[in-house]
Amino acid sequence: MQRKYSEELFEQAKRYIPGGVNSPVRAFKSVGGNPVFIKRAKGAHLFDEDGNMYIDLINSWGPMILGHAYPPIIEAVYQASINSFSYGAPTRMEVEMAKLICDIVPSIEKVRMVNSGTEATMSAIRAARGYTNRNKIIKFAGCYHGHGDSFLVEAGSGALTFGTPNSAGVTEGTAKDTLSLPFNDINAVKQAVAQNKSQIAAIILEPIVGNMGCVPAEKEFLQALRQICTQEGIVLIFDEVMTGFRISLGGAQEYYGVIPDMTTLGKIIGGGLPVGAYGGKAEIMDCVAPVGKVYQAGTLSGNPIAMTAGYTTLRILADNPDLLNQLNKKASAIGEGIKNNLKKLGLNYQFNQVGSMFTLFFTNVPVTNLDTAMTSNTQLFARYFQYHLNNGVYLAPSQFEAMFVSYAISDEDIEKIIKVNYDALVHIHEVEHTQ
Ligand code: KE4
Repeated sequence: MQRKYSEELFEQAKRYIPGGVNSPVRAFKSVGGNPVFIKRAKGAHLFDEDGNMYIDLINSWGPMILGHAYPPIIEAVYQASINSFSYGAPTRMEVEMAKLICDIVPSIEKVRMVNSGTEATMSAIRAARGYTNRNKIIKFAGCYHGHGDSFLVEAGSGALTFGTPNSAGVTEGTAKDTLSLPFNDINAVKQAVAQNKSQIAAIILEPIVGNMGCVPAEKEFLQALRQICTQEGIVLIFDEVMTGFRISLGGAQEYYGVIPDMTTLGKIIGGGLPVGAYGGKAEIMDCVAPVGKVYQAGTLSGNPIAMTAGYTTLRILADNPDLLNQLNKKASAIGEGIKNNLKKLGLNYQFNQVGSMFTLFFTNVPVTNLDTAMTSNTQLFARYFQYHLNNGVYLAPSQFEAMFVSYAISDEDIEKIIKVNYDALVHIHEVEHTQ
């Protein structure tokens, strides 16, 4: 595959944009080589500036669940656009959207729209702190909740000491209020809560992690978290920016049958346009301005065009209950194909899948948290990624990300994905044996 125009654009981009990208993971740093610049997309297919076609297994990191340029969404957005893009005043569409979300997501009695997943999680934490009048939060190593200061924190020196920043520009002052614990480890949570009695405002987690690669929470872990939070007056927040409306219509909370006090949403909720949301119990949400004392605002929050794209997407998912089942069937066909390939080749890499999210970890260790995910061979993954890219399959450019399947994927696409996976596994090991 030649990528002359992508190469040229990347050189130009680096002149004007830090690293040539508007979000770091797009720069292909952990897989090597240069990013391809996408010109257009349709259904399950991306087309880069050089005309190369790829089957898309990222789908904009989740939002494009119905596939790219889905005609009913395009039409709805067009019709909304001719009435102007933004008013900065309340609109009917925002009410429809809020009602639909409250109807769909079990934990949400009231919801506030924002413009990204980061804004959603930042605001949810602030609301939880305002509601409980407590400062500290617990997160889990390997979970990513956007780039808000409180979340760019890694475990302190001891597993139970408060955090240290894992980004320049985050102060010790902020980090000291965040405790980062091992995922799926309820004993660590019990100890931390006991050591910080009545000081923890919230526990936040991805119920099915996408951001260390796909790592589902154990159901007992979630049930125990729910019990501890109820007992201790801690706000339990499910960050469903990835899992919302994908794992099931009501998200991972519906899939597991564990109901948080608050939920953060993004990605699918905007149908590809910039939208995030946070919501939960009315008594918590009524702490948010202009009702309560927790300030949060946004010029383009509830933007009519973004609401139209998101609402149309959610409406289609809600009105076609079998659609997610069909999507999961497509995704399981891919999963079965990959697992068969591993068996045929005598490889015992770890394949984690929940519905239409999955990750192939290049390690023989079952992956249940960040430590086990980190045993993966990232050099092998890089070669695996490049083989896919050169053979028309677009994977997430990091071992520590999840793939997202779209409803638009065809049987031919699935067949090709399974074949390229097989050939890639052969290729990277041949290379490894000859090196
Ligand atoms: P945004 O601010 O990127 O819209 O959302 C932040 C966020 C919050 N919570 C979860 C569970 C998320 O997965 C994300 C964003 N996910 C990444 C994928 N690893 C977005 C890709 C990127 O950073 O470019």
